[in-house]
Amino acid sequence: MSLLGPDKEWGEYRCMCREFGAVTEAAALAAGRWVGQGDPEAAEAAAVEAMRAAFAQVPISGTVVVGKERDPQTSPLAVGSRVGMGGRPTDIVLRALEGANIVARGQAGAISVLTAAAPGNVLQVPEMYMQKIAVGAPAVGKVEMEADIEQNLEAIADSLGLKVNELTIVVLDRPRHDDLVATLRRAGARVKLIQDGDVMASIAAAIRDSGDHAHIGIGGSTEGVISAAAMQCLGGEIVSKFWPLSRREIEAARERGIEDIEATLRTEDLVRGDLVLSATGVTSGDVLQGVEYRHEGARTQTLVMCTKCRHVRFVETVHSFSPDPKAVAFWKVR
Ligand code: VTB
Repeated sequence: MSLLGPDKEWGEYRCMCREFGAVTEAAALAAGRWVGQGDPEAAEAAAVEAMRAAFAQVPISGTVVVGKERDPQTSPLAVGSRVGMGGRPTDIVLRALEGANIVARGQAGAISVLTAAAPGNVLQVPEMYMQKIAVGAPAVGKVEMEADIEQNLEAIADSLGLKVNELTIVVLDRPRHDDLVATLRRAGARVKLIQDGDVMASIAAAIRDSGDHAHIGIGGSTEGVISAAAMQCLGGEIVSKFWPLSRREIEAARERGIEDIEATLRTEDLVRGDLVLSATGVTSGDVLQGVEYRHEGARTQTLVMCTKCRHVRFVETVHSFSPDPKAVAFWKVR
């Protein structure tokens, strides 16, 4: 039985996936100003404010359904916040800045990201940890949450025609992953430790030529839902399970209709139906270029994926800060 309840499709509509691209671009441009400034909170606040303002140009009646659980009165874009200029009802999951610490330290792979779906098509997970395994299309249906790591590695390697010691597995660099990393290394897999940003790690795993083959580990539930949306767009799969730290978190899940906290949740359990995912690079990573400043402007790279339009679009945008159109004449092609 699906945890998502009855399927309320958007039905016939003009797709607005391109508008969502401008929303993550605005947030990335704002966060880009804080790269290397050592202030993750300021970077995140700037991204949130810019994203909120950019949403006001999008013809949706959006509701943030998963994310930071704060009072929406004092915390813009927290769960329950309304976004958009009014229009089609839409559920939104976002990370205005995924990787605030990366930005603060001037490191690689921070993004601004959101996903949009028809109301009811996103599982309303509480803010907590989740165990996740994300893989690309060839390995769909072949990894299991309850299987040994070694078995999952064999399955992923087999699906790609590789040996286990030719796999690259991306893992968040956290003490809670010490045993996982030791097991991966013992099995011979190449382990890539990242500071933050498991959404992009999952996206990279699902992109055939990225060089990354899976993301494994415990990260945020919001990132899990957004990764599931990405997997729907890219044909990959996320297998996940809640990792509660307290009875309160288990209760919070129950309040949202999630009775079995031990259940394995696969992509379709987390998101379903047509959806859009937009991610803009803030700092350059393996998949997306970060914000680059040029004379009187900046350049961004955005990944817009849409299951309805069936595209994966890499959008390069030149943002001119000058009213003079000639300003961009000084720009070189990348
Ligand atoms: C991960 C990571 C995110 O949160 O989901 C992580 O991908 C999980 O929380 O970028 P901890 O930092 O507590 O491990 C983020 O770092 C975002 O905050």
